[in-house]
Amino acid sequence: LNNTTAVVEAAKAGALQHLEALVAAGTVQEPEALDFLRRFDLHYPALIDLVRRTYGSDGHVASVMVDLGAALARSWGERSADLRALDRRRSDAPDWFLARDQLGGVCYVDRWAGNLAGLRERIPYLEELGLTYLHLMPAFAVPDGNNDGGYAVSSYRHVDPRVGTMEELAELSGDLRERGISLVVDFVLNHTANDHEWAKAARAGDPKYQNYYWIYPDRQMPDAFERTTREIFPDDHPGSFTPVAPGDPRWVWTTFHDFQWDLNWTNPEVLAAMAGEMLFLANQGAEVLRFDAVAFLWKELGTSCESLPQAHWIVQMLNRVCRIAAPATIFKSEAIVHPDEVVQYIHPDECQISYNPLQMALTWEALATRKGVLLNDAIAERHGLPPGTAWVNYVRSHDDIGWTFSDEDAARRGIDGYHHRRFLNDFYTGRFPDSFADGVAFQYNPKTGDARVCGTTASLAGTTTDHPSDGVDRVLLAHGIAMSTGGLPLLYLGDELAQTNDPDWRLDPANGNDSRWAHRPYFPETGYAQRTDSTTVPGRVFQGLKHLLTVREQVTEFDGADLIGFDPRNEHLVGYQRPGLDPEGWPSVVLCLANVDDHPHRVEALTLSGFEREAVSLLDDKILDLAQGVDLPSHSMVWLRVY
Ligand code: OTU
Repeated sequence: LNNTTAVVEAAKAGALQHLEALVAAGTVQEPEALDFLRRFDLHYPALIDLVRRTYGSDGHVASVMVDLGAALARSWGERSADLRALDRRRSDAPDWFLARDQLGGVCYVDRWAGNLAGLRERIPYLEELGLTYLHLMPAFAVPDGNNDGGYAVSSYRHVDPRVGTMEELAELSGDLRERGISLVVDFVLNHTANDHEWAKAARAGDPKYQNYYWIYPDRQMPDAFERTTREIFPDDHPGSFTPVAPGDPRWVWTTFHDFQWDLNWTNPEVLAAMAGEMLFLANQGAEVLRFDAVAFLWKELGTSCESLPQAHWIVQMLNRVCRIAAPATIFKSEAIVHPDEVVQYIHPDECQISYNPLQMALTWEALATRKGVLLNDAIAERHGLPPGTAWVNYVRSHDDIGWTFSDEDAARRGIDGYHHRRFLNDFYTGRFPDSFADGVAFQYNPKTGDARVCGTTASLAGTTTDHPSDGVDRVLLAHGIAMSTGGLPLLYLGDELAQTNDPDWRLDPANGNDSRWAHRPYFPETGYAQRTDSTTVPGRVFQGLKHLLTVREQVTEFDGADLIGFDPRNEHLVGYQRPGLDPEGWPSVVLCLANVDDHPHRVEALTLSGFEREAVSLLDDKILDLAQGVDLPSHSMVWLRVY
């Protein structure tokens, strides 16, 4: 591999052979094939550089990389004409996800719609909401019983037969695309299920596939690794390893559940095999791939085995693979880690978009403390991203809420991170006096005192307490923030109808000990029927969100993600500015102000004196005189167009 040019040329020769066959068969036109070659020339050398850095340069690595060239051409040849047209559209507008009308939604196929056919019938509702991005929770073939909500994948090429077939998923992606909705699916690349074909072969002792996983003959290496690794699901098993089978002396790396075997990405064959699975998914019409648990990809003795440089290189290699063979495809990073580490995954050459776990967690932190200080700091200082990338701003996901703020940021404000997290866990699980939240604890680890929180947005925000109105306001406020800081807002479907926790989650034999199922309820038929009735909680949340979304689409300044902080000079308020162009093309700013307290507050005229006096309050379409200051009722938000 020391001779990059020779490897690139050999790989290209393999690709060329396939391209010629494709052109001869009339599957693709010559100009398109030439375009493929142009992309190959642009990205394959960069890929080889990364490979060399990651895997070294022995002959085996070189031969894997030569074969990959042909595989890329083959995969691209299997891409439908529709997707190749999308590739061209996206290359003209690569940062489509930064437009102000983008709106994401996420749901479980089975829980939300029964199956893929049911989901297709709900497309009109997705349109009613204005979705442009739909993340279907993993719906692949999985083991029976507990399969971590689909995150234990038995085959990347098969859909769970209980919800449909891969053909149906591909068709659905086309139907969605026709309506301007991009399909998002998970790429669960850190681990497979223990009944994946590769895992079965490894268990049977096949040396090729044993090397696809981290398998050791005894406890020596597992003990050594576990000295420095973190326990992620301590309720499931201690440490990071599990016996390969009951009675088997071998141990296999399982960061998450014992049935989720971590792939050995230090093996270049895993890279090639997983690149193939990834392109297969892209060719089914997945426009965004959610890179699950991306921080855990690389392991090295004596380290935490999280967010190592090689984890980034792997994603960068896969990015190059897509640039060549499925160029419309973009990656979403799921790294729910320290904010300094989260941003390291976000780059046009790595993951173009990423969850924004810090803003999510601090929104809940602000609602609990009734203080906007940490959230305000984070928005002002940690929001900036490279051009061509974006945050996915969410209020909650299918997972627990972890308090991933930086202790240093908190300390600067006189807050002790450890105690603050304990307070937040107590507050959201209802153990704190007068808490408005109805949440459930997740993975409490007595060794470290660490825990996280589960619950739907409505339940956590207080719609089920004595003051449901305040709960409704908090739901809207949290979403109003996610919709206006810049990036793609993501709704957890059901939250728009104020769906509360599933009261029966503990009864499920497979999942009853995983409290995340408290916030993964079935489709809310009643709430859905009430969505236009403003006398109901679901109706008020639905109408309120629709209003926010309708206005958002008209706020031209919300295009892109530029943001400047704003100090409202009141600790109960959050403020930030979105500079841009007003609808007439004049430079302007939209000043967003939110009150997270249970009492009204005011931004004083002096604080606003840098702006012209006249402001347009966009959410209620009123003219304000900033010389009067701005009043904010409890749990309210304003978007002010100022100059
Ligand atoms: C992800 O989350 C998924 O979102 C979970 O639903 C899965 O259970 C898990 O991976 C395994 O596939 O620990 O509590 O970033 O926070 O990757 C959720 C680190 C998780 C982890 C995250 C993981």
